[in-house]
Amino acid sequence: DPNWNYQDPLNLESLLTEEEIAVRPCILSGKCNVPQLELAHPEQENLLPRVLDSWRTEGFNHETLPEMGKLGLLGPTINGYGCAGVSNVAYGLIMREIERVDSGYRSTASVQSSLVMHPINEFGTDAQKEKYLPRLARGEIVGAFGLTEPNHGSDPAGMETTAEEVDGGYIINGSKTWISNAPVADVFIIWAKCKWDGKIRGFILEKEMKGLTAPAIKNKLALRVSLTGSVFMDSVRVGHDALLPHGKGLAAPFSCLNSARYGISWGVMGSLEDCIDRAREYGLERKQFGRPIASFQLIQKKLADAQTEAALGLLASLQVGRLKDAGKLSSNMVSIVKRNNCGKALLHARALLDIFGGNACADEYHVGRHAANLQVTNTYEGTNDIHALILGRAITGLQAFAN
Ligand code: TGC
Ligand code: FAD
Repeated sequence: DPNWNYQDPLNLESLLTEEEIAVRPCILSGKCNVPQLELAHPEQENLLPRVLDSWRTEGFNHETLPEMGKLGLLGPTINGYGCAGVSNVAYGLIMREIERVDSGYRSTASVQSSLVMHPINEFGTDAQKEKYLPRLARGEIVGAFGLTEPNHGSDPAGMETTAEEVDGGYIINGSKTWISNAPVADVFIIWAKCKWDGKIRGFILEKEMKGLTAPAIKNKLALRVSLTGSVFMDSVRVGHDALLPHGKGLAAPFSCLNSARYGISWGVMGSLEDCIDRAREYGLERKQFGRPIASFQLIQKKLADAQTEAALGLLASLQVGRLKDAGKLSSNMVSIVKRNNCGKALLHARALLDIFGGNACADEYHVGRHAANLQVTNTYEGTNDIHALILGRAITGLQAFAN
């Protein structure tokens, strides 16, 4: 059937522009037609051989971000400051390709792009943009985003971290936990409640500031190629130039989350697509009862279910990306694709893992690693249930988060 490609079953590619199509080969093969994206290495070939070593040792590879920077993959939707200035759909395609390899690499990239470069670009001064964006775009410095606290994950409105205005600047006190990139971060976007008006604002902190520590959270069961840490701030003194002045209230960090959640909706589909490819290949090679196990109906059903959800999820993310590019995005749309795609990727990665039998246990087969990672993607950036409640509120007008 000339119209059928099991790797693109609903012909997503027919809906992409030439520039967007070029993003995919640029990452896979190093050949690119997009002038803004300056290429150095094929991403997949680069990341895949190193993933198992990093996974086993929880080791952060310091070359990864600079390599992504060379490829133009960091802050790619920003115009200027050395960024590629491509569409939100292209950004989604980039996340999909990176997460084909591992959700942890995508996490590192999406924190840098959506959670650190985006707020500086949206809410920062010209001086802050000039100071940080070009170096973040090149991956020379690493960023982290601190919203979650030990006592406040799903309810960031209750945060206890404070900023107090003093002569010459502010004093920040509090702690953040489960912060991606934190142990290796040079800059931290820290969200704090301002004592003078009770509003949440963002501050740019730097790693060498007195009173700031960011120890790693070790022995994670997932996302082991992305470092995660706590951030403790004991009377950290910053100048007035640390405040992101153009964002106030929870809407500011949520605008970063809208962008990151949208990228994750594409990314997890890449992870599921990798699981499908690997399970198909294994099923065709592995024989039991004298036949390839891929010939058994129960195996085929698992592949068909997973492929259907990947194809539908990608089309939904594409539509949300198009609306984002057209300025017609509602954050409720992002909740639909973030929740659906993360939940479906997790469900089907776990089902496909069965195809590997005992080998499901071996990390060389990669699908167990994806399934473990997808548990986290279904949790961070708003859990699956929290997004259900966001949508429930949008549908009924009644909020069910609290009394
Ligand atoms: P609520 O009353 O709903 O809203 C407060 C203010 O925020 C505005 N707002 C939004 N603005 C833009 N985009 C959105 N998505 C927005 N959602 C809300 C809202 O209009 C309001 O503005 P204003 O001006 O009236 O004050 O606030 P709430 O406290 O009732 O919120 C409830 C809830 C549950 C929806 C929210 O808190 C939530 O989304 N919780 C989940 C927390 C979360 O997602 N944390 C993520 C931490 S970062 C992370 O996980 C990074 S992992 C990265 C990686 O490694 O890839
Ligand atoms: P809780 O909020 O305690 O939720 C526990 C359970 O209760 C969940 O099932 C939740 O759905 C449910 N629940 C909570 N409230 C309700 C309700 N009202 N109704 C029904 N059910 C409810 N955060 C950052 O700020 N920056 C980062 O870079 C970052 N990176 C992360 C990396 C990793 C590896 C992980 C694991 C987490 C990361 N996070 C980060 C934190 C993440 O965003 C939070 O874990 C997430 O928002 C959930 O918060 P919590 O863990 O406190 O769970």
